[in-house]
Amino acid sequence: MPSQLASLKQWVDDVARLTQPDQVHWCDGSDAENALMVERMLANGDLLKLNEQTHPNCYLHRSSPQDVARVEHLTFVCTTNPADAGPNNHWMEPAEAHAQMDALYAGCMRGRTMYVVPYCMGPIDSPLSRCGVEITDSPYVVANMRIMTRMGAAAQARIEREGSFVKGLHSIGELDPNRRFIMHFPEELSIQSFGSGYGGNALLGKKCHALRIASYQARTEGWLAEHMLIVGIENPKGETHYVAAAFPSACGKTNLAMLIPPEGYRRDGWKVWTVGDDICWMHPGADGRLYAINPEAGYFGVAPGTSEKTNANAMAMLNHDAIFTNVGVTADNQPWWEGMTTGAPAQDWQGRPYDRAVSPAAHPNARFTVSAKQCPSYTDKAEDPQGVPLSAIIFGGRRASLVPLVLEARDWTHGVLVGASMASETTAAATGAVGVVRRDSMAMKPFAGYNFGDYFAHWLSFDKPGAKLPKIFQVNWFRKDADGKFMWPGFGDNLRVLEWVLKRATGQAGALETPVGNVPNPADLNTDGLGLDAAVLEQLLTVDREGYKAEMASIGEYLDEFGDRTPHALKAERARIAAQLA
Ligand code: SAT
Ligand code: MN
Repeated sequence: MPSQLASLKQWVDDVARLTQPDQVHWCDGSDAENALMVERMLANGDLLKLNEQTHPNCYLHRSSPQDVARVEHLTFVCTTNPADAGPNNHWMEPAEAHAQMDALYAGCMRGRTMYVVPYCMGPIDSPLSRCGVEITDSPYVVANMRIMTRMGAAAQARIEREGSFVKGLHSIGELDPNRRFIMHFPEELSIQSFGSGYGGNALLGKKCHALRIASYQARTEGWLAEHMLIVGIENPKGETHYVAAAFPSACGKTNLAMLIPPEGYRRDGWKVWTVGDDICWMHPGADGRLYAINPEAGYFGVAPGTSEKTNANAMAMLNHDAIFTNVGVTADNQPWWEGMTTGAPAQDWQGRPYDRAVSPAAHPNARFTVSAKQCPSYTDKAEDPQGVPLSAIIFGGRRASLVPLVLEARDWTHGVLVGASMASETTAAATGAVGVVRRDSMAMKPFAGYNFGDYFAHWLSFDKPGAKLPKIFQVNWFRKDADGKFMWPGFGDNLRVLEWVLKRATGQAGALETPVGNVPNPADLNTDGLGLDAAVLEQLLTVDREGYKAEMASIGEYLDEFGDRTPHALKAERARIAAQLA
């Protein structure tokens, strides 16, 4: 028996001894197995069948109402030295965390089946991919992992062939919010999650592995694991440039990744190709460029707000073979959420008769799970073992004021500062207050598996002789006017901004230099057919020097939070900009 298989079997045995399941099922990822999972969930009420005529093979899952989002306050990074987790994470001493988790896991799978889920994050034959095994007692997790990762026999074969794999142990427990923890042990490459069945807490390949553990691994191995979509933009000459873009959860990554060009652009021959909508692993290639893979195989996207108008590609991929979580349903049992332009809800996400005075039809963080291959803008570049070369990296957040529509960083160091100082309004993707502006460096605040100070230093380290790094930009689609209305139309029209970004990256567009970065002159941006007021465009592209003076002071305080782990070069960059503004 190969030693990797032996160590996997040993671990599975140890877990079974602790959790005491009635049965152990090794998942092979087959259609027959999936049919069995679905049958079990239909029988126990975990899944409800949706309208087979309009939505073949689609199911609704209603989660426990207390279990609808990530729980950042219950998420821990357990390193030997607390400073390695950093002030950006909750920390617990590893031995104490293990003791707490062991107590929760003891006997927790009695009467249940324990599923062993081998998975590969990234194309199965890519050297950039990494494998893991999730043990879970939730068939809903199995069904979602099958869509979201390369799950089953092929992944297990790779694990048996090669070195280490990430060990993830998950039990829904009693879904009790008071007995819920999401623990990460980066030094052991392991994850332990208890008490939640919700996406980011339970589908351990996603945030737990592909971001928290992977970011830690990436630092030691010289790559980056980021909370970014990956999109290919094909211009009328037939050239495709790839862009990676970081936004916090529920800030439109899925929509941007699946963007449909405005009419004039479509006529001219522009096309958009979706490689990924949430996570991006970037490795320096032999030619000095950064190459990106999407470690995921599916989309776990926010349903509310998704419509023919905002994301027609998503709508087209959601009418077959999809799982919906916490959406409402119409009288004829079709999924329904706020923002849909047709149909009407009959029941809300908790299965009650819909009453808008009581609850929205869909929970604001209701989700769909669907295979990436169902997206009309899917490209088989998503399967390329080499990944795609990046021409630009974009950082974006939800900022009602101050941050212009787009700005270009002067160089890599400035770009890292722009990413590090990102801030955004909180959303329903995590439990807690919504709409509060907080710093969210590289949109990784909830996901970096180590100290942000070290993380910034790691980012800076890519700038070395021979590197041909992508240019870094910042965008803000979310500026509001005095009446609280969005100033920029967003969605498909964001391609106008991406066109400028790519033209800058290839030296073909003008810009105005300012201390905080280069912004387009109004004429540098294609606004044909947009009907945007010139004064509004002007405002969107103006750098508010007074506002930025205060912002730079606040960024200085933020960087100081990481003490001497914050790289000096980053502080110096901030000081340089502050001096120019003064
Ligand atoms: O639930 S997830 O963490 O996967 C979604 C998100 O918050 O980005
Ligand atoms: Mn995300």
